[in-house]
Amino acid sequence: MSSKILGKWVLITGATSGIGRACAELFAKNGASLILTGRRSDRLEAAQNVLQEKYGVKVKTYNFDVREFNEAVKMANDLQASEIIPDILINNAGLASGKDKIYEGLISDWEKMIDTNIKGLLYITRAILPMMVASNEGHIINIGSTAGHLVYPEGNVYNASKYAVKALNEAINLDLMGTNIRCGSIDPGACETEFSEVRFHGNKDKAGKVYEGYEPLKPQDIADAALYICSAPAHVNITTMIIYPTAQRSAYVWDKK
Ligand code: NDP
Ligand code: 8X3
Repeated sequence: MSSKILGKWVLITGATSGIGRACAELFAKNGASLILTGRRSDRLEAAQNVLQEKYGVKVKTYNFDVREFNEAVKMANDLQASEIIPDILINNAGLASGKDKIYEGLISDWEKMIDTNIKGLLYITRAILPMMVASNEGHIINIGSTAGHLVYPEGNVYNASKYAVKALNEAINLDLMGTNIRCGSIDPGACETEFSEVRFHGNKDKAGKVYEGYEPLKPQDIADAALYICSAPAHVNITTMIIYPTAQRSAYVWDKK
């Protein structure tokens, strides 16, 4: 149990699955109240019921698409009306859609990734950060990727979107100079979630192969890192944490059996 987290409000985007859902579980276990977002309302409702019951914490849910700025503003206004200022924002919602050569890629895939991974993160940050700045307190964690540090074949637009997250993580930090608000990214390598199923448009066989022959990260590993970053003393600002599975040393170097 981390005493630094007890009683805090933690806003997690994309909390219906994978890394976001694991963060929700771990922060609730450590006594945080949660604000969870996602497009799948049934999963949001299930998470709300389970986590409230299991950990006795408050859980608010907002069912919307992060590509809609108005929805982010509506959530921020509703939180303000309820006198809730998020102490921690985990900008997690995101996806890869498709894995094709750039001259064959689908424009609809590109738009999804750019609008979600870059613009969605910006919209949520623009809606929520002013509240933190006004109270001169808060912590933002951006979920980037090792894909934002090294481009790999057919990663093209997903890589570009995560390079943008890296740039925005640095930019947010610079613009928060002089405040007490901290900002850091967690940049994972291969982590077994619904990520690959989404990337391969629902093809479970293709998705399963991504995680064969080695032990990938689990979403709980990333939640552990988020908890560690948020539990650091107020004068410690961890700005980037790159986390690979032990069997993966880069996008190109794998120990697969
Ligand atoms: P999942 O597919 O399991 O989870 C993605 C989450 O994002 C879901 O909760 C989904 O919710 C939400 N989401 C996606 N698009 C939108 C949208 N338009 N509006 C609102 N919510 C959205 O994948 P992960 O947990 O793996 O992915 C989480 C983050 O981690 C992503 O940013 C991803 O790029 C990053 N990442 C993942 C890695 C991996 O190997 N898995 C490695 C490095 C980074 P819903 O569908 O209900 O809206
Ligand atoms: C997810 C990791 O290697 O599939 O961001 O791009 S990778």
